Amino acid sequence: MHFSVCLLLCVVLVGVWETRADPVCYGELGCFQDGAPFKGSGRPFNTQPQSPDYLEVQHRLYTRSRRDTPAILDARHPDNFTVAWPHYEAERLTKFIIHGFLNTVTNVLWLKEMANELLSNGDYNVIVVDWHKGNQNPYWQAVGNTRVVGAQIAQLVNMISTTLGQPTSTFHLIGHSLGAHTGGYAGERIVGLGRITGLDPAGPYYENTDPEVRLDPTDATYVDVIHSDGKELIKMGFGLLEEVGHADYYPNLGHDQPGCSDGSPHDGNDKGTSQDDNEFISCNHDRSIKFFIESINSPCHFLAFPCDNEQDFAAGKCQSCDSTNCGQMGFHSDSHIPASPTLFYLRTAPHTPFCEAELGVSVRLAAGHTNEQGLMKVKLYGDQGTTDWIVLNTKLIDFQPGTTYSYTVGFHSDIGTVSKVDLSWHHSSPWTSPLKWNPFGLRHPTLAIQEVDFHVLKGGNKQIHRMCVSSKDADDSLVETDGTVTLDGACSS
Ligand SMILES: [Ca+2]
Repeated sequence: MHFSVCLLLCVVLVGVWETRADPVCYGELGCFQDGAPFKGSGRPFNTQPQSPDYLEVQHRLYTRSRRDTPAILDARHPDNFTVAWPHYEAERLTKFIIHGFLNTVTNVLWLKEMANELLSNGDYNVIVVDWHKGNQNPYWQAVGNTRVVGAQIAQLVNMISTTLGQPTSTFHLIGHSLGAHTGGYAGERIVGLGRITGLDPAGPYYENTDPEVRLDPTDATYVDVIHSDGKELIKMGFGLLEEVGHADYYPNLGHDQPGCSDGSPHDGNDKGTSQDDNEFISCNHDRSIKFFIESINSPCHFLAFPCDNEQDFAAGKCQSCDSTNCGQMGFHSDSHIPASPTLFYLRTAPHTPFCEAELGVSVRLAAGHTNEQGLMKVKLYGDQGTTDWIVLNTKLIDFQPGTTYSYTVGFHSDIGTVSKVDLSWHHSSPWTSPLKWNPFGLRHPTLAIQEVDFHVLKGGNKQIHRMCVSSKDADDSLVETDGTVTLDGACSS
């Protein structure tokens, strides 16, 4: 049955029906109860997990020496790992990949593709968690089973860490949909787990739940999340829109992905995901996987901008970042861990390669003028197109003469070779700086632009340009508030 149809039948067409049973206990994994916080209005059929003997979870180890044929470990016997996995090395970083609802190691390609990309990136131990007996219909039973699968992953990580001395900080769990929450259940049982990456964590049964029920920042030292299908199930959304990590990435606002909207089975390029007829139904949901896979070895950065909410991003208020606050969606997001939990937004292309061009802009102000506060923006003209106005600083800056201000921004279309830059700025002065006010527009606040340096980075290729005002008249480099100066000439030095 269709993933979506099944979920709708399971969740929407039935009323709230609470069940309550005695806890189930599975040896060293402990006991699992279905009472609070696991029961709730969003969970009409809350079910305890099935037994490890029923689930028959397998851990499939891939390494560079065994890329095609994994070595299989029965999750019920984690202490057998030294025998089953003689080529496991504790000196390597270890990556777990955990699939979600209905996926199996044979009916989707992305598990193998992600393992391969990871092994191309580094000499890792890559473990694909195969829980295909526990992730079938009904959905709520698969939800329940994630708790045991997570506990088994934790049991293995702790076993390896204890036996070989491998620090738990070197383990990274990557989970899609239900697999993201499975990673959370593992993480809460592993002291000092390095990282969990949630790829569009499942929404149904997890919306507005307690952190114990879902993935949350306490489950690992670093939790990064890509939201690609975050909307209600009734709108065919399978992901969770609410933030659940230290860094939550919302590509294309996080709910509808470009290239997925017209219902074509091959929307957004079907490379690497399910080959069955569910694909276009879960195009948005699976897009998080494609972003992550592309990010592993791409020279493109999936640059993302911190923003308080999607309305601000959609309104163009969060178009730039600097060395202190940029985000990088995907595998390399741990090189940009924010100091506090942060929402990041970005745009992507509708087809692979999804990562779009980024633009570094440095504006140098001429010396000898007065400082002014405000916001600056640029517009670029290329031989293949023109950008919209791009706001450089989203927070007010006190622009100092003789100083260079550098930003990174993203933009969609390839505009070709840039030949002209328009620069504008808007004066704004807080009430605490009355001397910098501009009463009735009488003061004419002005900046003097010396030059604009910028580089376009697309697909690893970097074009660097310097643009200056073509006129030799210094007055032509002056730009009054809300005015525009055009830079279309070479710089003299
Ligand atoms: Ca949790």
